[in-house]
Amino acid sequence: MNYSTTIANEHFDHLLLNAGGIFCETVDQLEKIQHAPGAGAVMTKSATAEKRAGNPNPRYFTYPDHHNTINAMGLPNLGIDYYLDYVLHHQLTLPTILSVVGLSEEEIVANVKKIRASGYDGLIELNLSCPNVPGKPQIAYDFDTTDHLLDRIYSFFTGHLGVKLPPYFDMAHFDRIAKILNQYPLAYVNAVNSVGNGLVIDPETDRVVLMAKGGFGGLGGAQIKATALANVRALRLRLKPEIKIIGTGGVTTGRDVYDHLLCGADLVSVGSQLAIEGPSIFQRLEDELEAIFAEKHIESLDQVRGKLKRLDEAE
Ligand code: RRO
Repeated sequence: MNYSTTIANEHFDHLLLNAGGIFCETVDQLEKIQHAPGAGAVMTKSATAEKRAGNPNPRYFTYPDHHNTINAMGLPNLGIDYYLDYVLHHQLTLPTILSVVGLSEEEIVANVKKIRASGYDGLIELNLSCPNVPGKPQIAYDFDTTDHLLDRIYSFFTGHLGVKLPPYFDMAHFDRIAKILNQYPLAYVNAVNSVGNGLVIDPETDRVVLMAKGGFGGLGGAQIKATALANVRALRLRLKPEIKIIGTGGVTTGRDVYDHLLCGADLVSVGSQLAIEGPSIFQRLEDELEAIFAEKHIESLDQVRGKLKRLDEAE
């Protein structure tokens, strides 16, 4: 299959990449993704202005079923200068997306200004959906703040920007966020971040499994697939076609990648299951996807992307 896909000025030869935060905090990890067969791009850990240690351990928990996770990492990262140095000065073999975040609007804007001043011309992802900074809400659940922030950034920024969104659960919210995003020349949206603030209990001890935040944390893995697909589909139906979509959430098999494509994803990222299996997962997922295409006699991505059928359509 020809997986060739373009977002802004970046060209991708494969569909899969790491989900933000997973396997992308250090140069060593980023390099392993760069060289993983089947990987199409690399996302860096969302960077704050200064490096952060994040929340106390344990802050990441994989369920005994090995397909689901909960995390309260709290944005551990090595700071914007570290990731900027990586994308500017390392020999990159794959398109690399620089993810930025901030604990305040000022910090986010300052980070974007710093990137612009560096001359970096690649894709930037604004993480508007971290659920794990104590005392800080997920920005993109506040529609007016999101609109204001994008307006402010686009008043000076002319580069290639994507936004990482939290999952929405209400049709009116899909309408609202899409209307805001459609006002801006965004390169893409990435849907979805972890499902914020679930709670997992250890049946042996009757205790929560995470130290920070009283055990509350972002859910990932197979359990969030339906929510992720709904968000990709709802956004694809509402966003202007120039805004591409990275589908994220619930990918453990090639069929999950295929479903994201059906809903309209241009690229697909893998979080929890990448943390569980390591970078060899990209080739496994691509092989499983190839097998589905062969079985269904699909010869081009155009036959699948966004082609989800309603029940009143022919099979
Ligand atoms: O570091 C985190 O706690 C974290 C981030 Br920034 C994010 O965007 N999503 C998530 O589940 N955890």
